[in-house]
Amino acid sequence: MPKAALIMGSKSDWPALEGCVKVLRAFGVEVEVHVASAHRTPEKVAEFADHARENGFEVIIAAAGKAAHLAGVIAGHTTLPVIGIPMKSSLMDGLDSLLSTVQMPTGIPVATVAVGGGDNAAYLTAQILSIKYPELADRLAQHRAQMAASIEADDAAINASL
Ligand code: RP5
Repeated sequence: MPKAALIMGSKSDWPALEGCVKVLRAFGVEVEVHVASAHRTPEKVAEFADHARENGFEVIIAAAGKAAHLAGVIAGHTTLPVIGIPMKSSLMDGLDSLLSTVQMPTGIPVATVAVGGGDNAAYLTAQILSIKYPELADRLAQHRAQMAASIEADDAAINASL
């Protein structure tokens, strides 16, 4: 079974991340969820990331806000793909989180989704894992077809109302 981790910097991030876990589970991706902070529990973060590959994880999603170094620190401790979710904050709606997550040095990338983009982090995880798991590729294709059908229905409904 495909396996991912979702690490968040604080329990306060959780309400905005529940959708990420729902999408992962809907696609059949096993996900382990942890609170671990790059600043408050740096040893826990390093320990998790150092052993993530041998523990069967294939993608790590890291969500943090403000001085959002969590995804970057994890990326420095593993060669697994790391997806960063910058969390919305009080400063310019999360621009601080976005820049802290995305501006990584060459050689240590973090695939950064939009501010608060937990659902897209899950879809991107499924897409990465679909390279290895064909059933995920099938589910992603079905999901794309459903989205397209929904847009066509919206198009028809708006035109019918004119
Ligand atoms: C970050 O600081 C967390 O990821 C969270 O988004 C932000 C605020 O954390 P709390 O002060 O609410 O615990 O590390």
